Amino acid sequence: MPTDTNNNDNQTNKKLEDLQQNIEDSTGQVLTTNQGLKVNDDQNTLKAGERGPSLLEDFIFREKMTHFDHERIPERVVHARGAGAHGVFKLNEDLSEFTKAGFLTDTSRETPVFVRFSTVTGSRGSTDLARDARGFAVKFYTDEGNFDLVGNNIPVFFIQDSIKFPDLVHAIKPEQHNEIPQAASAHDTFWDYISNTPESAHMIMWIMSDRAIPRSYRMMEGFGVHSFRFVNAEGKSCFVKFHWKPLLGVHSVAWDEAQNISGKDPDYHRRDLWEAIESGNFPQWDFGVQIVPEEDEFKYEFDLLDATKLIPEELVPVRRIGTLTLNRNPDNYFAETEQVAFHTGHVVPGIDFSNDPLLHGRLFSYTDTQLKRLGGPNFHEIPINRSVNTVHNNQRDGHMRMQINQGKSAHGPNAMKGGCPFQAGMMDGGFTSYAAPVEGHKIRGRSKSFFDHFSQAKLFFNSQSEPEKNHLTDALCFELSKVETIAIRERMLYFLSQVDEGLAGEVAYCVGLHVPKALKTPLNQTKPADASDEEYAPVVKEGSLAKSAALSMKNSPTSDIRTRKIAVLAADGVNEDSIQAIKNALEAEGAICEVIAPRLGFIAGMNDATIPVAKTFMTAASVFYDAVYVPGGTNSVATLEAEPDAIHFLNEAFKHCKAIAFDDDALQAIKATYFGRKLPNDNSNETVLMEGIIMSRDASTLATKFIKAIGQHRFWEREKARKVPA
Ligand code: HDE
Repeated sequence: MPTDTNNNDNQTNKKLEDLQQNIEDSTGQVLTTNQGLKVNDDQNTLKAGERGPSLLEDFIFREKMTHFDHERIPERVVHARGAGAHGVFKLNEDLSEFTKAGFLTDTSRETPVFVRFSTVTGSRGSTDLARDARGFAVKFYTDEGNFDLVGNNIPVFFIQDSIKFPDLVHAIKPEQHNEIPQAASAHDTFWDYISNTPESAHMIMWIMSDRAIPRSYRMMEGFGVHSFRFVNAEGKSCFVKFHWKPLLGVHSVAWDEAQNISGKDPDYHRRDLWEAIESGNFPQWDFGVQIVPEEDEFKYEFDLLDATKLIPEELVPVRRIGTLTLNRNPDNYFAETEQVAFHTGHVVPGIDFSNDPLLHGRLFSYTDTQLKRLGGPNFHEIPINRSVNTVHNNQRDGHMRMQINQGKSAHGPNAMKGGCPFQAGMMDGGFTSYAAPVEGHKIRGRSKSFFDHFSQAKLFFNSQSEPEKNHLTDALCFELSKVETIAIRERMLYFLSQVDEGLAGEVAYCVGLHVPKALKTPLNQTKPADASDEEYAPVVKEGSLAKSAALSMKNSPTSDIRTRKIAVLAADGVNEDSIQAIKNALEAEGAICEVIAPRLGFIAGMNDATIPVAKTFMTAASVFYDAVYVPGGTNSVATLEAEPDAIHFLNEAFKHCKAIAFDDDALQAIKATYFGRKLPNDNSNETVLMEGIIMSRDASTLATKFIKAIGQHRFWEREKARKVPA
C-alpha cells in the first residue's frame, strides 16, 4: 500500500493539470484560423465587388464553414441524452481484504472522477423527464489506470443475454416507420417485445415505478448491476455488486408533473445538477459494496450471474466504504460530457469480471461503439478519456493521433529499446485475469438457474408502499392504454398476472379487458427454435424474502431539505417580515427560496421594503418547486386571489402532493383554490390543516412544521382524493 500521501496528492494534481492542458482561454486573445493566422474580418466573405459574387478563394470562410459542417458526431445509440460533472472519490474503509485495487485500499487517497448521468431511450435533445432508466456512469482516474463503473439507477436489467440487446433497443426506440414516439416506452413495439420476454418482468416493475422519474440526478441510487469480481493481493477472489447511495435520499416526481416539466423545461435534470454544483451544493453519494464469498456462489435462490436479479440487502448488507462528491461542472459540454467514452472493460488490478453473459456482451460493445462515435481508435487521447497513469505501448497511428512516439521501433519483444515498454508482471502492479474455473461443452443456451423470472418481480412489487404500488399500477395503465394492438395488451395482462393478480386486475379494468387465463402461444417467444416450450418454461420459485425494505423509496431519509426549492408567491403589498422570517429559517436548512410575482423587477412590501422577484407566473410553474409558501399582506393576498395563474400554481402543487404553507392572513387566497374550499372555516387553533398544508400566525411554529413537511418530500395520501382540477 502506498504510504507517501503528500507525494501521492502531488502526483495526482500534477496529472490532473496534464489532463487539462488542452483548455483554451480566449480572454485578451486575437481571433485566428486553425492554422494560427490572425483574422481581420470574421463577418464578411471575400467578394468580387461589394455586390458581387463570393470568391472560392476565401480560405478563411471555407475553413470556418467546413468545421461547422462537421460539428456533429453520431450520438450514442442508447444513453444519448446526458449531463456530466467532475468530482472526487474518497475512500473511508480499506478493502484490501477483498481487492488489491489501490483506490479501494488506500484511505489517504482521493481519486478524481468524471460522472455522466443519462436517459437511455431518447435522442440527444429529448426531455430529461422521460419515464426511463437513468445511466450512472463513473470514470475513476486511478493511478493504476481508468476504472469505469458504467451503471444505471436501477439494479437489474431487461434481459439476461447480450445478444438480445439490439432487439430490446429497437423495440423501445421510436417505431421505424414514423419515428414516433420520442423518449417513451408507451407504444406497441416496446410492449410487444416485453410481452414476449418474461425475463424482463423484474425490470418492468422498476421501470414502471417512480424510480424511472427521479426528482433529480442528485437523488438517485446507482448500481453496477452485474456481479463483478474482486481479487486481493493473495489472488483470492469474491463476487461484488456496486452501489451508490445518495446522501439527499431517493426521491421522485409525480408522473403528471414529469410530463409537465418535459414541456416547460426539458433540461430540468441537467439544469438542476449544474445549478447545484455552481452554487456549491455539491451532490454526494456513498459508495457501497455487497460482497459474496466465492464459496457462497450457489447459496441463493437466484443466480449471481443473472442481471435480472438483485441481491436483497437483507441477505447481503451494503457496506458503505467511500464517498463520491461532484464539485466541478465541465468547461465544455461537447469536449467532456459528449466525448467521454465509458467501457465496462476499463478495469484495474483487483477488479475483474464474473461470467454474467450480459456483461460479456458489453465488454465487446463499448469499444466498438466508441470507434463509430468518436471516429477511430485514438479516443483514449481525448483529454476527458486520458488515463492519469502515463500510457506506453506499441499501438500506433490511426485517425487523429495526438501522441508523438519517438524513436525507430514500435514492436515488442525488442532488444533495440532494451525491451521497453516492458511487461509489468504482477509485482509491478500489472493486470492478471483471475483464473476462474471453466468447464462444460460449447453451448448456445442458458442455465436453468436463470429461468425464475417472476419471484423478484413479486418481491419488488410487494416491497412497495401503498402509494408506490398505485403509481406503478397507474404507469402500467398509462403505457398499455397507449398500446394500440389489443393482443399485446392481453398478453401483457397475462404477464402481469404472473407477478400479481390484483395488479393485473386493476390494469385490465383500466384498459377495458379481462386478464386471460391462458395464452394461445407461450409467454417466452424468444426461446431458441430447437428448444421445447417446456424446456424454456419460466421456473417459479418462492423467494426467501416476502419484502425488502431497501426497495421502497418510502424508507429513504426524510429530514434533509438542502437544495429543495421553495416558491414564495407574492405581489405588491406583501408582508415583507413574513417573507424574511420564512426565508431565514429555510435557508438556514440549506433550502432555496424564490419569490414569484406577477412581474419581474421588484415588488413593494407593505412597509415599503423592495423585494426582488426571481420569476413571474408566466415563467415559473409549481412543477419546478418542492413546496410553496404564501405570505400575508392584504393587497398581495387580494392580487393572488384574483390571479388565475397563482391559483393554478397552488392547485397544481396540491395535486402533486407538495407541502404548502401560508400566513393565516393569506387564507383568503388559499380559499380560492380547489383544496382551500375543503379546509375548515375556523382554523384559528390549527397549524396543520391537512397533511402537508400548514398555516400559522407564529412565524417560528410555521417554519418548524414547514421544514419537517418539506423533508417528507410528498404527501401521496392526498391522491386518494384524485379529482383535482389543476
Ligand atoms: Fe450500455 N451501452 N449496454 N448498459 N450503457 C452504452 O456505449 C450495451 C447496459 C450504460 O454516459 C453504449 O458509449 C450493451 C446495462 C450506460 O456514456 C453501448 C448492453 C447497463 C451507458 C452500450 C448494455 C448499461 C451505456 C452506447 C447489453 C447498466 C452510457 C454509447 C449487453 C449496468 C454511458 C456508449 C455514458 C451506453 C451497450 C446494457 C449502462 C452501445 C450491448 C445492463 C450508463 O456501447
